Amino acid sequence: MTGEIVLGALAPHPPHLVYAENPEQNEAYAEGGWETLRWGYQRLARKLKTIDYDAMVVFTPHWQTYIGTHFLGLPHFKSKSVDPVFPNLFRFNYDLTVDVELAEAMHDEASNSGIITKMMRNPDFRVDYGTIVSCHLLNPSWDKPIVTISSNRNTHYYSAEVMNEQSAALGRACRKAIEESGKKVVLVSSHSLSHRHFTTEAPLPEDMSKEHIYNHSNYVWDMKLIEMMREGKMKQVIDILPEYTEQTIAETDAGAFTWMMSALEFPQYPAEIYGYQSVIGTGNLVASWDPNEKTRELVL
Ligand code: 2X7
Ligand code: FE2
Repeated sequence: MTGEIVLGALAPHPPHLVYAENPEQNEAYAEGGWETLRWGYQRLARKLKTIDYDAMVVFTPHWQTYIGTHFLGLPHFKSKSVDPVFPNLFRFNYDLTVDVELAEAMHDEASNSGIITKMMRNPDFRVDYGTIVSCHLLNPSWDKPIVTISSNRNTHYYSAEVMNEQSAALGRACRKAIEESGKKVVLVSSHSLSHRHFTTEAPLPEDMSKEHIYNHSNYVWDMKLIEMMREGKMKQVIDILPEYTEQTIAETDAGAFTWMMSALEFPQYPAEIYGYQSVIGTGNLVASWDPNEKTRELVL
């Protein structure tokens, strides 16, 4: 049977969102906050429960590799993840399983297409908080295996244009590997949109009277992108992504979004929009692309 991508999700990973949910795995305690995003995530998580899938593949900006693209390559990782910038909010005890077979298939296909790749086989490797936040909010029961793909820092070593090309090639390779695997897979692009953030924190981080977008220009850019997503213009979005990334210091610099859109063959159908909100000034959107016309919804 041919494998397939059953959903693509844009899943931002500010640790604030997990902090605000107070799951038992996190050590910090919050009085809520960022409900627009968290309620959107909860709705998308409910949709995911209705979809039959074997694994979640997450591309994250916070596992940064400078020589090639790396894939998690052991069946089990367990440790504590502490956000280096927000240790007051995020000290999360994780215990997760990896679909190593799928990771190897994507690794091999990418490698065969000329991309430099490596499997991560270090049992003491600490999984990044981007993976953990996005996966926790999409699937709080952690009952599906995941694969994490690292961000090879092409934007910073070369340019946003080079990153766009490289991550599109990686997306094509991953799609081919998924089809040949016979598995049903959810892709996760883990990042914010505009990404300037305040350098000081409110005394109470979840004080929503202090939360707003960093500047109006970033807001206008984010809204333009979302409008194009609603219109199903994903090829056009990816074409302007280098300019967008530069203008808003967007976290699309990591390549995740281009990877996912390329793997989905640049959808011409509308995105499902679940919520947009700022977190410490950054712009964050929860959205998904459902290739199945019968289950695709107009959410917001
Ligand atoms: O990693 C992040 C992020 N992308 C956005 C906001 C705040 C913290 O961490
Ligand atoms: Fe981030």
